[in-house]
Amino acid sequence: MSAPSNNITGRAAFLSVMKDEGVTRMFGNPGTTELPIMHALTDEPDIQYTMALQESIVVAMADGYARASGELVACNVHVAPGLGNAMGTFFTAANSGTPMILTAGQQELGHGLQEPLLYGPLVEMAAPVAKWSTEITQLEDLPRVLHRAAKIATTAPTGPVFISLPGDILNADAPLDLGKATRVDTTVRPSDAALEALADRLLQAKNPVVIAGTEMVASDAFDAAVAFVEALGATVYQQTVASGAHFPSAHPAFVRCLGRSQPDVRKALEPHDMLICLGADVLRMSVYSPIDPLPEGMPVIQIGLNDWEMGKNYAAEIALRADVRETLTALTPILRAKGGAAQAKTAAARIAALKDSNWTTNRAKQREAATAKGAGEPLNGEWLMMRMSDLAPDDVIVVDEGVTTAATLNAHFPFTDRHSYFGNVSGGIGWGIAAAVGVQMAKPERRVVAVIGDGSAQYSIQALWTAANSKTPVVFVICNNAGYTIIKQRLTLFHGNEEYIGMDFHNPSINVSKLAEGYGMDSVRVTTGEAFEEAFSAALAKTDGPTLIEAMVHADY
Ligand SMILES: Cc1ncc(C[n+]2csc(CCOP(=O)(O)OP(=O)(O)O)c2C)c(N)n1
Ligand SMILES: [Mg+2]
Repeated sequence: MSAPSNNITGRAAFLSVMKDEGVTRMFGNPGTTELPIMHALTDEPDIQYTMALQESIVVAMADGYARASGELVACNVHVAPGLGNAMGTFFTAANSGTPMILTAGQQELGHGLQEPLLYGPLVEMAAPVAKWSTEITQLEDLPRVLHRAAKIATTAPTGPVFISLPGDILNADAPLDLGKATRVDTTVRPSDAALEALADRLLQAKNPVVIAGTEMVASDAFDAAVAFVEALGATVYQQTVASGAHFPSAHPAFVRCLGRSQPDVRKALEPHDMLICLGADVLRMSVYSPIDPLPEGMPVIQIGLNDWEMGKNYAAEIALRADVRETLTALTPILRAKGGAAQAKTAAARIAALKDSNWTTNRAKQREAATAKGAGEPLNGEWLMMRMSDLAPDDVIVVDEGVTTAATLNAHFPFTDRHSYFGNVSGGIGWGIAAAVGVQMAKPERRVVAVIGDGSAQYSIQALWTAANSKTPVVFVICNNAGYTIIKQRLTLFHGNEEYIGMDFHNPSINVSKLAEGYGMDSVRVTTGEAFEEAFSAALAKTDGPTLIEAMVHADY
């Protein structure tokens, strides 16, 4: 760094470096140790501060914002207890590889020795989850640490970092060189030799299957993947954790999102003789099963930047650490040239053969069944998903933490583009309401519909206040089946037990629309199909703030 010529406080330098790193929004929840940042924000109009009422919500909101905008995001929480609150959603952000800088105020350097109130080992607390966890220990290091953190967070495989900010460092001033941002370009493609070898191998497959995953989003690879799939002639599934929109549902080669039932996944993959993973984790599962989801001997090909996933659980015959879109854009013409007219014909025939089993055909069948079953009273989940997909605008963005009620959501709502759907990545619930607010803030030109289970809603219900306060026009559909249906079903399935201790919300029941009213939001409770349709259409027509619809759903859905 060149010789410093200015005099600046740590807190102002912090915001200035963040701004240089492209941060336009900071989500936070302040205490005394964060006051230097709050003080400095007064003089930094280019960084908008969004207040959230609990630290797990701060991070989930920032996570939604970063995932939908593709921008580096900042969030600031309060020392040890606040950081502790944030860890569940920080874990989710780490699972999704969200580019995020999480900071917490820390007591003055040395003051911790006396163990003041709220003091704790922040760096150690965040370390197991963060891509990098550190503390700034002298003011002169502040720009270097922040720039390094931003570089680490934004370099693929991207992920959240944590920085502890001691108060004396933020409040001191010194002449500082503020440095500059570095962005590492990872839009790399494999060597010509690797592409040739891959094309040769792909052309040997008789019935290849593609699994599209997480990296399809950051790589912006929809078009490239469609062209590749059409040239190869492959069946397409979405990865087992439906965390985002990874392939256009209406494409004739797309079948569905794989689930996390090992026998079901194995059955789906069994007819195929090659598995090609595009930026996907390979068959991430949830509950243990003695059955392996990957059919024996199936060759695996992996393309993506996240080399941690390569050969992690299953050996990959070919693994290319490269950007998905760049790779496919280079690969497809080679595939076409090598395969010639015969391959083009084969590919078209393979895709045409999927016409009775692809997503579009299955959706039509499911619509028939859901229509025949009707809305129900209390409502049935599949009807709800179907009608929402009918009534929502084509460019709707769905945030999904609807658990049992939303089991068929992806069978009804198509993935139209890479930002059309955001799902829970880690399995940690309590992300959805807050994430939806962040997604809507990042995409003000589109409407966000958040489909949330009543149980899940209670982990982040306070995020409704931020939506109301900022007039962020999310339509929240809370699916109230009066309990933890999925957990009840699993108690019965795994343990044969139908005594659901604590899992029914009957005594007292929870009135979510009244909670929303308490947070200053328009809300309505509906029990019939007609009332839902009316409320949902009215919520979509309203653009000056959020609405919450509490849909009373049958206890089994
Ligand atoms: C942070 C966290 N705590 C607990 C769980 C366990 N869990 C998974 S689903 C669930 C209940 C979900 O209830 P709800 O959102 O109402 O869904 P549904 O009733 O439709 O199944 C719980 C408690 C979890 N996954 N994450
Ligand atoms: Mg429920």
